[in-house]
Formats: sequence, structure tokens, C-alpha cells
Amino acid sequence: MSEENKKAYSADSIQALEGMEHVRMRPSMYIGDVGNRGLHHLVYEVVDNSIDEAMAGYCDRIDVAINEDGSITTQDNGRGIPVDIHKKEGVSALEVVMTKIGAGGKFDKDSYKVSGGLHGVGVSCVNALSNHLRAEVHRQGKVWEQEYERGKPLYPVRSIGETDKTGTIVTFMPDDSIFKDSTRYSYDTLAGRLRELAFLNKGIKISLTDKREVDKEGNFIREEFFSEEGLKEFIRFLDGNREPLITDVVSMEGEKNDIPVEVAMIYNNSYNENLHSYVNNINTHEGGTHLSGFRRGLTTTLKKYADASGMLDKLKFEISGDDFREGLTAIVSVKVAEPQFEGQTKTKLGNREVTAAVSQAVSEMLENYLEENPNDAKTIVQKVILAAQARHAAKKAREMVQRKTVMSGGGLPGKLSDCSEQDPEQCEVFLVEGDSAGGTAKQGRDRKFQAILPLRGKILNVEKAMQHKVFENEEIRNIYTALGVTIGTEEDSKALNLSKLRYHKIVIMCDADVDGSHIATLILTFFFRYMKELIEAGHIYIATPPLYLIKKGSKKRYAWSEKERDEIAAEYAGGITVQRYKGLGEMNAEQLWDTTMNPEFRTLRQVTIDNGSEADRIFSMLMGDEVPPRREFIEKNAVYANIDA
Ligand code: 0RA
Repeated sequence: MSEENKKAYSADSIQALEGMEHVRMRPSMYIGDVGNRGLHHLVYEVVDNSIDEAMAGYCDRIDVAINEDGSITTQDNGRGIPVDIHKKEGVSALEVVMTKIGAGGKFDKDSYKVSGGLHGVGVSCVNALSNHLRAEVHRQGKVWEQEYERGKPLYPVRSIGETDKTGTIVTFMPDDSIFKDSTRYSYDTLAGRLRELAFLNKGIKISLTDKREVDKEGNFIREEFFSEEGLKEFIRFLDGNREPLITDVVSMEGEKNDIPVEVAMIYNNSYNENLHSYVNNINTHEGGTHLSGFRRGLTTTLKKYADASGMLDKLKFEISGDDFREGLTAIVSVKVAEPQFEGQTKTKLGNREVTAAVSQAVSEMLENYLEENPNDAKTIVQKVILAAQARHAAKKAREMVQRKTVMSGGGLPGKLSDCSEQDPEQCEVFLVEGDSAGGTAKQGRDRKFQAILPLRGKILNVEKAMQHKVFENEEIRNIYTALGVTIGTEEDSKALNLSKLRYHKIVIMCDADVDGSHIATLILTFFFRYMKELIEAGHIYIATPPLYLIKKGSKKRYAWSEKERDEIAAEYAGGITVQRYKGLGEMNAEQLWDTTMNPEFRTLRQVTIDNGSEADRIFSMLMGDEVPPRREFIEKNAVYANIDA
């Protein structure tokens, strides 16, 4: 190395180091957070690179494993990360990719165009946030390796053997000093995302193996995800628990104004609208220009068809945008070279040019479909008319909700025991099952900042109810008015206005038994379908009352699981009484405060949506018509269902 080169190399490597240090100092800037989400993001970051390789046409298999020690290995059969000496940096390109922030696939734009800037912060971030990482590359007939500790190379890239394959293998152990809560990977979370990726990128075989445990036959838990038809199959999977209204999924795939667009949709006999949108494989749950394009294309095309059909002639009121989307399940996936993300969680696409591209694509697809399938076309228009009539009825019910909400003080539901604090950020409301538990909670609470809203028995299953029934339901109306949330715009009758939200913590408090968890699920279904923004903004929590009270003389302890109960029993060593709490009602006010409501000691579980399409599928299954899949789910997740055993 010439003197000059050496200088340049060391200067740059210092810069690289600084970049890596910065990732470790401010991990959330790069991966969102250092909780469960960020932890799983590390895997997605590496897999994204392999997906890019596949999209460029060089890779068709990706294998992910959770190893025995909890580390992750991903392996692909792509070209392998280049290992030749990088001209500018003076070290192996592999080292550059692994240690330079923002290098990723971008460093060689011409030979790696497809992925250039599509997404991600690069594998170097994963490296920076791992205690240990090993990269193995099969390329040019040789096997190459390099290892790192907290992002620092332990030795230069070296060749360790020969191979007739190509590809990249990355093994990493997340740094527990960064991910302080936990470094334990969830099989289900990874499986959900990998399945989604397989649907979004058809033709790639993706597998997940969990080597931490074996099943009854002594095999590792393992799944393969592969989709031949992409979004079309994704829709069938999502809507598997619903009754289709039309023959089959309507879908299209193409490029409009240089923007790759994929759309698939179906109508079912439910009253829910179910739109999922993606940009560069990332779920854009705040929507954006691609979703607007979809809505526009759908509305104009169906409206044109319906008008021409004469079926609307007798209708006495206007059809609105969301009438076209009742019972619709759809996925829109676009690839955008330089996406601009906006919104609270940066998951709203802002690129203006995308709207027209998607709208045109959808119009063309639908025009053809309606033309070729007149029976389905008629079914859809009839469904739209029914939706419009129901909306008309719902409007009145909704206006009543709204009128009540805008009235101050007197407008609050009589059953609500409000708190005295006025600042919503400090305020909590407990939604409590039943009047008696409600009474205990009312006595036990700190009335300064805790409000109680008792709910009567089983609340309406919104999964099966038409919108106007939902808005007419008294318990649900009470929730709207108590929370101070208003609803409805021209475009979208369910759109929420959260500016007057009265409590920043909304806590669902139910018995810790099967009935209680059923009621909690009903309430959650309502929030998921009608107030998703509240979940997304992190306002919804679930209280966790204890299952046991263990007493010895004047000493008492609570336990939240059988294991905990047994541990405490062992500690007390005999002479104990154990009380099993069957419901909140068995606790007195003080006990309820101590264990479940006092912010100093309670555990609140925040409700999050890790995977929107998966959550949708699970709610449609748990609360829908079909019994067998529900039974299967409950059997698989028996730990939760068993609490009452
Ligand atoms: C930079 C350039 C090239 C490929 C890759 C990176 C690459 C990165 C990863 C990460 C996981 N698997 C990967 N596979 C490839 C282009 C290679 C070429 O031009 O031959």
C-alpha cells in the first residue's frame, strides 16, 4: 500500500468507525427502537439484502435459523457479497459492506441497480449492534470469512476453502447491552414476516428453522414459505376465514410510469374494509399516495360501471367512497426508487407520482374484470348499494355519537367515573368488565388520574356486525364519548379524530379466565377495526390481574402464573393458604389497586400491531363464522386458553 493510500484508508476507516459508533450510540435512529421490534428488525435487515439479490434475479432461496444459542443465521444463494479490494477504501468490499454505514448495496450502484436505495440501513447496522457477527461468502470458487465484535473486524477477510456455490451466510448474536429488555427471538414474529415476504416476492423459497427446541418427533420446528402466485395467494390466505362474494381474487401486475405496481383484491360477505399496502416490501400502515391511487381507481371504475348498468337509478342518495370498500380485502404493493415516508410512524408514502400510476393500474384491471365477469360485477354493485343503504342508516346513529361527544361534561356517559386531572397525557381510563368489578375498581383507583368505565357483559362482536349496528350499540357509544374521540369524514366514515382524546392510557381490565379473555378479545377487535389509530399510537393496554394469592400468617404475596405460585410456596415452606382468583370481583379494592392498578407495581401490556395483515387474519378467524380454524388456533395457543384449567 502506498503511503498516500494508507493515509486515505486510515482516515476513512476512522470515519467508518465513527459511523458504527454512532449506530451504537443512537440505535433507535437506525432501527426504530431497541425493544422487541428493533431486535427483530436486525433479521429483516439482513434478509432484505438477500431479497434484493433475488429481485435482481440472482437468488431463489433464503434460509433463516434461530440457533441453539439464540443467535441468528441467514443464508442465501445469491452472488455473494463481493470480496475484492474496494478501490476507494483499500480493503475487501465485504469489510466495507459490513462496517460502513450506508454502504449496503448502494456502494456499487451500476452493478446493483435494483436494490439501490430501495430500503434499509444495511447489514453494517446489524453488525454494529451485534456482540459477534460472522460473514461467510461463497464466491469465485472460494469460501471467504470475516468476524466482528460489536462491528469491529477481528481479522482481515480471509479465504478458508473452496466451493462450487455462491451465496452469503451471516450469523449474528444481538448485543444484550443494546437490547436490554430481551434478545430472545420470537419464532412466530419471524415466521409472520417471512411468510409476508414470500407472498410479496413470489418465487423465492424462504425457510425458518428454530433450533432452540424440538417437537415430539425430535425435529426442529421448521416452516417453508413459498408463493407461486404472490399477492393472489396472499389474499386467499388473509381471507381464508371469510366467505368470498366473487369467483376468485382479482389481480394485476405491471409497470406504470416506471413504477412496478401489484394489486390483488376480493370481496367477501363481511362489513369490514381491509386494505394492506406496501412500498418496497415495507408495510405502509398509514397508507399514502399508493393507497389513494387504489381508492381512486376503484371508486371511479366501479362508479362508472354501476352508473352505466342502471342499477343505481332508483337509489335516492349518493354512493360514497367507502361504500365501494365494504367487504373488500385488498393488497397494493409498489416499488419506488426514492420513497419519501411521512406521517407519525414514517409509514405513509408521500411520492405524488405514485397516485396516478396505481389508479391507472387498478382502473385497467377492474375494467377488464367487470367486462369479463358480468355476474361478479352485478354482485359487487349490489353489495355497494346495500352498503350505501346501511351507511345511510348508520349516519344517523353516528351523528348521535357525535352530538353527545361535542356536548361538554353532560355528554359523558353516566357510567363513567371520571378522574379529576384534566391533562390527557396524565389520564388513564380502565374499561372494566361488569358492574361489580367496576365498583371495586372505582373504590380502588386513584381518582386524580384514573377513570373507570364499566362495560356490561359481552360487548358487540363488531367482526360480524354492520356499521350502523356498531354505532347504535350503547356500550360502544359510551366508549366513543368517554374517550372523546369523534368520527367520520366524507371520504371515510370511520376516520378518527384523536385531537380531543381524553386519556392517553386506555386499559382493558378483564378477568384472568376464558370468559375474561374472550371479552378482552371482543374489545380489542373493536379497537382494531374501529380505532386502529389508538393502537398504533400506543394508547391501548391490557391489565394483568394476578391469578393467585399466597398467604402465610400475616405475610401475603401474589402470583401471576403457576410457576410463580409454586416458587413462592417453596419459599414460604409450608403452612400456606392459596387463593385462586377466579375474577376481578374476588379481589377487594385494595388488592386490585396493589396488584393491577397501582403504576408502581402493576404490569400493563401495551397492545401493538407487529404485523397488520397477520393481525387482520387472526381477528377474522377468532371473531368470524368459521369454527374449525378458531379451534385449531386455540389448541395451538393453549397456554393462553388454559389459564382457567
Ligand atoms: C453488494 C454488492 C453485490 C451484492 C451484495 C452487496 C450482496 C449483499 C448481501 C447481503 C446478504 N446477501 C447478499 N447478497 C449480495 C453485487 C455483487 C456482484 O455484483 O456480483
